[in-house]
Amino acid sequence: MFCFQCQEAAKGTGCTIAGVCGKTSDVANLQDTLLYVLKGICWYNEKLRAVGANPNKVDKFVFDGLFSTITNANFDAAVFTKRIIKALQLRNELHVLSKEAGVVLPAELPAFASWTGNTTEEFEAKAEEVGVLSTENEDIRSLRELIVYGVKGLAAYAEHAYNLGSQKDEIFAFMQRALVATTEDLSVDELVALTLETGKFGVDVMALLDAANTGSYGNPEATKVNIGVRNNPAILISGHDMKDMEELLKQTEGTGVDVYTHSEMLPAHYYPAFKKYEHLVGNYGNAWWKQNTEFESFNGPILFTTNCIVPPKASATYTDRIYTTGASGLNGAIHIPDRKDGKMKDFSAIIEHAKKCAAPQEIETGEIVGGFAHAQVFALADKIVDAVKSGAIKKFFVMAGCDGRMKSRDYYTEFAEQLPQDTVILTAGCAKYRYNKLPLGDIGGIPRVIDAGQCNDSYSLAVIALKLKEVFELNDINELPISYNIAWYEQKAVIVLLALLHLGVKNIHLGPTLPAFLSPNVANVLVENFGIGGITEVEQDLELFMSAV
Ligand code: FSO
Ligand code: SF4
Repeated sequence: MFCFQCQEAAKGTGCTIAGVCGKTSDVANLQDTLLYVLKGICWYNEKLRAVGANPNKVDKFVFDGLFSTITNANFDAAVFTKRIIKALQLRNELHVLSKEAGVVLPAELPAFASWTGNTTEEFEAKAEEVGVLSTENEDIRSLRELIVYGVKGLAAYAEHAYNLGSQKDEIFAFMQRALVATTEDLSVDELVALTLETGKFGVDVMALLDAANTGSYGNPEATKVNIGVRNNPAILISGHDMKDMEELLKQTEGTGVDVYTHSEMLPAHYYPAFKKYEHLVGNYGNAWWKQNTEFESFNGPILFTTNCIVPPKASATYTDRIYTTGASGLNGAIHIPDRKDGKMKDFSAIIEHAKKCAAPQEIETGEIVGGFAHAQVFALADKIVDAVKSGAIKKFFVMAGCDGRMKSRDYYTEFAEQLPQDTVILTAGCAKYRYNKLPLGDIGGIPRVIDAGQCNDSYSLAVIALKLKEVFELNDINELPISYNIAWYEQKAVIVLLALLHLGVKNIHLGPTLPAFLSPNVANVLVENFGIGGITEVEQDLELFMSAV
């Protein structure tokens, strides 16, 4: 195996024996082979799309497959074997369809459009040839992977929007075109251009998901979320999928089973449509990586709707309480199948399981505040603008992104603690857990941590920045008193970063370490064109940020 797609890549270069995330080498290899076959599917589908003969089911198959290969999404080797078999069947189907549609195919098909295998062993072995390291030039490899990871992030957000009935053919077409392009003989300049175009589609997909979420559940509102517990058996729901959230709340209503959110599902509490559920009790625990202890004390079953799984240790007592759905998977866990024929997913098994469990053990008490997506911030715009004009707010810090288990991430807690009192943090994603329970106070009623929501709600932060630019009549988004100190972990953070670059945001600091997949030359392109930088020590960085415009 070779994988370097996330911030935890071993030794800052790549995981080769097993993933720091817990991914085994067989799963890593199967994921590489799945990606290879998906590229073949996209190759045919692009040609079919050009003549209007592309079957719709391909789009879902591709984004689902990509999503399942995101860090911490799916650890189940059997799922990948099955998916590769299905992918090969689908690719063959597209071959036949292409001929029927009069598509002219080359006499010699590219390998990814013709290679085939039958057994798990063959699928695993193929990865040796087609994995990340098959691209020898390190700059080309770096750009290709940057694009692939951005597209994986796109796939995740496209899937959530799709589940809410929203989709855009242009986004699917781009994802597929971009994957195929990573197999072509493109120059560094062409790949850089494609990387930036990926960012454009990042903005589009986050806007699509924002419209789908707010259209379905209303605009997030400033909300106090309970972090204590009550005395009923309960289900803990994690991940990002709001459709799953909705259906779980509907099906648990009146059953005596409570629902709590974990990690990135916290923002569900901010949506008006979910507030009516009295049994949606609160947010339990912290960011994804603390699940090893928090799931023990939760006592009830846990539902993963997307990535952010930490494979339980052999000594864990909660393994048999784990349920997965959608793109997520874990060997030994119970997988709740997709919706069929317009019906809801069937959560009855997890609800019955919960009834037999003890109520959660309290690990914290109190409340956290969030719900400051674009509409809520616009409602407060006058107050915010006055505070900036009067000098009560000197600067905003976008500290969005991810949390993770590395000790070096203590930096973000210390950074938040040491920020001057006249600064405000704008956050989204699970990075917030590093400082959302600190007593940072408020500025004239404006909380010093403004939480817009999930990582995809970074879109809201961009919309807010664009609005401020308009209010202050500036020519450039970079003239605003906003600094960007972003923590990244997995591929959704990659698409968020590319989206910000597309919007013209400069001087983003990325930590706790720069991606292992950036070659020195590609990192240089990002430094020279966008002023991307890493982080150093809190004091030093604070000085740098505060002295910038
Ligand atoms: Fe994971 Fe966090 Fe939301 Fe990231 S919980 S790490 S970019 O914020 O994605 O999924
Ligand atoms: Fe390593 Fe990250 Fe890949 Fe897991 S996802 S194998 S931790 S680089």
